[in-house]
Parts: sequence; structure tokens; C-alpha cells
Amino acid sequence: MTPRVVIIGAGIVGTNLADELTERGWTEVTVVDQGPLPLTGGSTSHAPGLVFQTTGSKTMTAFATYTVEKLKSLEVDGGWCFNQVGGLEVATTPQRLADLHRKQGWAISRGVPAAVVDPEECVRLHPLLDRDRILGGLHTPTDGLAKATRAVVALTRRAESRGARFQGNTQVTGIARAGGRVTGVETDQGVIDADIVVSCAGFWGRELGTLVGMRVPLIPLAHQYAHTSQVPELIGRNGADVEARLPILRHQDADLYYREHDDHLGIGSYAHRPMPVSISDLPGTVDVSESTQPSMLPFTDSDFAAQWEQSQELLPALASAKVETGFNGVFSFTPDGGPLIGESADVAGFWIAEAVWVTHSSGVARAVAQLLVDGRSELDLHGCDVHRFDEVETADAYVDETGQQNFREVYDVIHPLQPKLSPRELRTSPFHDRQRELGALFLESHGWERPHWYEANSSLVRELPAEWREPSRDGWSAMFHSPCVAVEAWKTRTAVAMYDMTPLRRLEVEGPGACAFLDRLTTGKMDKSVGAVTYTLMLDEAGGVRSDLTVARLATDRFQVGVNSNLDTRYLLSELPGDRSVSVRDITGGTCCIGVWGPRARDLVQPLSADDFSHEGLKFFRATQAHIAGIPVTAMRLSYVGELGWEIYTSAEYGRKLWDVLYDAGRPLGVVAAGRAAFNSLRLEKGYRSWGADMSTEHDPYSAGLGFAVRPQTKGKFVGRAAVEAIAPDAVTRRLTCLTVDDRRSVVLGHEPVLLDGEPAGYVTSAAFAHTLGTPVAYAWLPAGLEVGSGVEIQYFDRRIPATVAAEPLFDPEMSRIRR
Ligand code: FAD
Ligand code: THG
Repeated sequence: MTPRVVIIGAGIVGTNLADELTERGWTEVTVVDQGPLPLTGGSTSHAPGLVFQTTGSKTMTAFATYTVEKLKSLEVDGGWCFNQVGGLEVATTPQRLADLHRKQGWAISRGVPAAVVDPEECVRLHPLLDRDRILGGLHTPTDGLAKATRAVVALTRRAESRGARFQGNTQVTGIARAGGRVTGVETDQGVIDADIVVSCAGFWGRELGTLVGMRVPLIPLAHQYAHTSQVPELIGRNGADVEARLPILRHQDADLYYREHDDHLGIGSYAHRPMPVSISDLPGTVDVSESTQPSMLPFTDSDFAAQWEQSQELLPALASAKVETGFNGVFSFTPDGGPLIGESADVAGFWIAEAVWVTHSSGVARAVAQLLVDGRSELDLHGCDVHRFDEVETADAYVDETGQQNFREVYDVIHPLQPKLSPRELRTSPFHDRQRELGALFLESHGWERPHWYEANSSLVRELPAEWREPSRDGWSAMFHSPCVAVEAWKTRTAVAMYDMTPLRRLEVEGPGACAFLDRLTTGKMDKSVGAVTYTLMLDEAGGVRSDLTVARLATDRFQVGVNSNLDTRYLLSELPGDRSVSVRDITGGTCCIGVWGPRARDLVQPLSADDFSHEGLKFFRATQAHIAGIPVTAMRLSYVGELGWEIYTSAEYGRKLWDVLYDAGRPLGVVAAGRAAFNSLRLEKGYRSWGADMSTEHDPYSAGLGFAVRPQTKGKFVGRAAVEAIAPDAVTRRLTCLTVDDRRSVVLGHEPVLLDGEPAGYVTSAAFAHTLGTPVAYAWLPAGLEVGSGVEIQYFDRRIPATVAAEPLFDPEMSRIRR
């Protein structure tokens, strides 16, 4: 017997999930929907179904590519579910054209064919375009139209043929549970028993989450979709069954997109003001039809006036047409634009798969089915996991504001470093005022303000020795950059610098079972002496890298664990033994941390303390409780930038004093405050990986160059042990590979494709200008077996930048900087 699964919602996500589960032999599946079947009245019931596969996220592209393949294989009574007309995104500004080149790079590095084409080719592909208004376009031949309402029928039939049941006109009103687990769903038609419930309720997700006390960070927004009257140029081309032959079209400089509906055009607009929707204001689900749906609000003409003019300019054939009908359709937005996948932290067996476009629906459903059936997904889900957000990011006010901001920015050209505009200053470290005084440029992460560099260091730019001066950058890589970064790197390597490490999440893991608990979940030996710090990995059962951590044993039964994201916190909490022998507490907010690093770090710290900060007194990767200028601190001797020094932690109330004491004492030694830009550059020189960017659950430790942290010989059972023991470290097929840029000046930023013999062979994960070495550096996933010295090319916009495989780490492989 397989588990009984109830899926809430028979839209494109719920039906895809029923299909994926039943395909895997989980046939005890019931899909319920408050609306009638198959046209339920949800977002799927009106979706125009444009599928543009390429975004900045590799996982989202993979979801979309799978949706295309799957829907192409489906039909209903001879009618298509996917019409592969191709996709065309046109540029009317130079910035957009450049961005399309960037996007073309994302596409080809993920196996999606795409080409930037000239205006003539755009017009050949889409003859309604005005040649004189466009500078070029991105053509993706495998994009196209999903017939979502028909796919729902095809998926329903197939799932039913394997035993799934579908029940419309059934509203879920509660989630039955016992002992912290779901036992069924309560509906207006009675209770349906279940071992697992998956809410695929689309923009109703927040309401469904409330039924189990789960915060689902999405906001329903309305979005305009208009139908034109007949367009003379389209008459007789398509027919009602084919619907479209021209590529789907995006005019992102005006926040607009287009598709054919036989001889009419459909126009979607993100150009209007955000229109938040309250569920209680929506029409009901009683009389659902093509034109009456709870997800459809009346078209507001005035919001479309300018967009109609812009459409007529881009597509002159519309001159003789008019807007015939339209609606304001409702769907979900989230704080970062990603979907929401995962299980409730409090009610086991309650899962969600929401804020998902038609474009990604089959891919998301496959991932959820894999999570449920196999316990893991083949794709990295960290950007999709509902638990990627910190608590503050799930507050209604935060979600409403950031969701609306994402609506505005849907088609904007966004620099990878561009911080959100609001809300800001939500989380500030105790050093914030000092950082402002030093002219910090703050970027934002999970609500934290993080200095990227300090304008105060500009006075030192002219003191930079010639070999530390950075070549000038192109406009894109120069954004959010400053010559101060070179100063901060230089001072870290030659004097001493202070880094605010407060936003780095830390957990206190405590109790008689703490050591065994951590030992079971990590790859390293945890039962070391008090004061030991261990760099270690958490793996999943298949040996994929869940995270990399530092674990400091501060007392026999108390550990401080430095983690990467809220996903780590969630995972540790979810694995706690039932006997209460261990507790896990996030202590980030009540504490703060300064990284004091550089060859003069000891000269700065030792005179301020009676405790022993000598090499022998506090060795590399050891921690101690100490006092600095009378302030109680925990000092850990480790350094992500690869220099002598310590992470110095204290509780928040002492933070500013600690900063002042260190900064003042450091003056004669040339101390600077240094930010994330230098930090990132220096850690890449040292070869230190950043989880989520460089590696994820898609990668095993050996491929990622982290085999040294896997120590099965020192311990017993741990999660992932069998899987990693089955890997021959020298036989991996791909490797995280260090590259240096041959011209020593062309900086790339990450996510660029890497070409081998002119063909896409991988992609850049992280990159920076390596100030110590005077060359840009990049890490990239590439075929294993590339010799050091092999030549590759990094595609940066429309350029190919020659680069060379380098031995790593580039800086201080002997660790002479740190161990002294
Ligand atoms: P839905 O289709 O909304 O399904 C959720 C279901 O849950 C509904 O049927 C609802 O009745 C049911 N439900 C909710 N609460 C309950 C309850 N308490 N009990 C029982 N059942 C319940 N995406 C694209 O990829 N390409 C596009 O071109 C595109 N264009 C769009 C244009 C417009 C105008 C809009 C508004 C959206 C567009 N989207 C597009 C987005 C896309 O439509 C949605 O993201 C997608 O359809 C969501 O599918 P779903 O299955 O998650 O949600
Ligand atoms: N500080 C603390 N915790 C952290 C990080 C941190 N946790 C998350 C993340 N950053 C972990 N990443 C690293 C990566 C490398 C190192 C430390 C944290 C590091 N590595 C040595 C090396 O590879 O040479 C360790 C070698 C060893 O195992 O002894 O220092 O920044 N607190």
C-alpha cells in the first residue's frame, strides 16, 4: 500500500502532481477542488500559457524544459497541449539587447538552444513587428504555448487511468491531524483520510496554509490580459484549432507580451500599478465559465491605455484593431519571485507547491513527487524551498511589499548585485552606525544590511601599490563596484581589516545528545576536545551537499554551528531526536561577529586581552571564550578570507563597543573596515566554496572539491555515508574548476556559460577580480579531466573571454598565512 495522498487544487500544478505520483506507483491519490472540473476557475483556467524557458535560475529553466517536453507528449482527442511556436524577446533599447545576450548565455549553458538575431530576422520570424523600432531579439525555438486547460484534462485522464480520483465542487475547510501529523482533509463534502496532503491551491495558498498555522509567503496580484479584435494580417493564417503560428513575443522594455489567438492577438501587461487582491473580494466558484472565474476581475481600461499605444507602435498592424475584451487575472507573487515548495515545519505530511507558473508546473510537480517518493529531488531546490526565507520575510507586510516590487520588476534588467529598494534597514548589526559613518555601501540579504565596501577607504586608493591597482571595468561589472574594494583587499593581505560577520547564521546546539546528533548529520568527527572547531558537510542520502558548516565545541554538550541558510536550521530542527536530549536555537539575532583578519591581526587583538591569542595558545580551527577590553567574547581562529585572525563573537549589547575598541586599537596598524566585495574576492583566491552558488545537493563532495571534509574513517553512521562511499573520488565526471582570465582584466560575475572548443560545456558559479593575484578569477562546473593550463572561453554578453584552467587554490596553498 502506498500512502494516501490528497492534493488540494486541480489546476496545472495539482493535476501534474497527480500524474507524477501515479506514474511512480503512488496510486492512492485524490485531487479535490472547490471549483467544478476541469475548468475550476483558478489561474490555470484563463492562463494564456506562454512558456519562455530561460530565466536567471538554472533550476527554473530545467523545470520549464521538462514542462515543454511533457506537454508536447500530451494531447486530448487530437488537440495539442503544447504548440512549439518558439519564443522571441525583442529589444528596443541597447540595455535590453545586451541583456538578451546575457540571457542567451544562460540558455545555452543549460541545453536550451537560443540565438540573438538581428532586426531583419526578428521581422522574418514575426512579420507584425515594426523593423525600425527594434534593435534585435532573442529567439528560442523550443519555447511555445501551453494549452493549460487541455493539459489539465490530459493529465487528469492519465492519472485517473492509474487509479487517481478527482473530485470537484469540494472545498477544503480544515486539515485533520493527530500527533503532529495530517490524517486527512476536512471539506464541505466530508472528511477525506490522508497520510500526505499537498496544497496546490495557487494564489489561495496563504489561506490554505493558515489551516495548519503555516505562513505561506505569497501575495495574489491582478495582471492585465487583453484580447484585440480581428487583426487583418492574421486572417486565415491559423484557424481556431492551431491558434498560433508566430512565436510568442515579449516587448520587455514596455512590460508587455503577445500571442496569437487565431486571428486575434492576446496582450499581457506588467506595466500597470500593482493590484493586490483580497480573496474575499473575488467572485465565487459557483458559476464558473470561460469568462466568469474567481481568478478573473473586470478589465480596468485606464490601466491599459498607454500599453495599447505601445502595442500599436511595436505592431503597426494593430492600427486598425481595438481592444475587444480583457480581464485582470489573478496569480501569485513571492518575495523573490521563486515558487514555494516544501513541508510544514509543524504539521508533518502537509506539503505545498504554490506560486508556480504554467511554465514550471510539470518540473515543479516532478520535483515534489521525487521529494515525496524518493526523499530528494534531482534538482537543486534551495531557491524554491518555502523554508528559504527567514521568519521576518514571511510576515504579511514584508510579503505584500516585496511581492508588489517583484511585479514591477518582472521584466526589468536586474544586476546580480542590485539590492531591493524596500523594505530596508530591517536588520542591522550593532556596528551599523559606525559603518554608515564610514560610508558603507549597503546591499541587502534576508533583511540584513551588509556593507559591500566603504567609501572611507577611498582616501587610500592613491596609496595603492601599482600591483594592487585594478584595471578599469566595463559598465556592467563596474556597477556596485568601487576602487575601495582593492584597498580593502590590499589591507587584509598586508595589514588588518574588520569584517562584519553578523548576518552569518549561527545556531546553538545543546544537550546531552548534541554531539551524537551532529555526528549523525555531518561528514566529520564531532567528538573532539572542547575548543575544537570542525569544517564539515551535511549531505543528503544520495551524497549531495546539503550545506557546509563550521561546528565549534564550546562545552561538552554545547556547540556553536555556523550555517548557510534557514534551510540548514530547518533541517537540523526536523532531525531532532524525540527524546529532548538536544535543542537547536538560532542565536544570530542576539549576537554579533567581527572577523579580524590580516597579518597584523594578532598585533591588534593581543594587547587588548589578557587571554592567550598566540599561535600556540589558540591554534588554527580552535575556539575559546575570552575577554577583549573587558568584553566577553567567543573567538574562533578561522578565516574565510584566508588570513591570520579570528571570528570574534559577542552578544549584541557589547557589539558597538567591541567595534570601537578594535577599530581604535587598529588605527596605528592601518586597520580598515572591509566589505563583502573584498570578502568574496579573497575567499575565491583561497578556493573556499560558497554553498548555493558553487555547490548544492546536485553535487557530491568530491566533484565540489570538498572530499577532504568527508571523514568516514573517523566515525560511524552518518547521513549520506553509503552514497559517498560508493563514489570513486577520481572517477567523477564533472568538477568545480578554477579559471583565471587570460587578459587579466575582463571581470565576469557568475552564471556565464563556459565554452570548450566553442561548445557550451558548463557555467560559472562565482567570480571576482582576484586583487592579490591581479587577475579576474572564476569557478565553473566543467567536465572533469581538464588539465591545468587548458584553454576555455567564458561567454560574457556577446563576447568570448579566453580563460585558463588553474591549479587551486590560487593563493597560499601551503596555508602559511593562516597557520602562524
Ligand atoms: P490554480 O490554477 O489557481 O489552481 C489552484 C486550484 O486550487 C484552483 O482550482 C482552486 O479552485 C483550488 N482551491 C483553492 N482553494 C481551495 C480550497 N480551499 N479547497 C479546494 N480547492 C481549492 N503562467 C505562465 O506560465 N505563462 C503565462 O503566459 C501566464 N500568463 C498568465 C496570465 C494571467 C492573466 C495570469 C493571471 C496568470 C498567468 N500565468 C501564466 C500564471 C499561471 O496562470 C499560474 O501561475 C498557474 O496557472 C497556477 O497554477 P496552479 O495550479 O498553481 O493554480
Ligand atoms: N564562518 C563560520 N561558519 C561558516 C562560514 C564562515 N559556515 C558557513 C560557511 N561559512 C562555511 N564555509 C567555510 C568554508 C571554508 C572554511 C570555513 C568555512 C575554511 N576552510 C579551511 C580550508 O579549507 O582550508 C578548513 C580546513 C579544515 O578543515 O581544517 O576555513 O565563514 N563560522
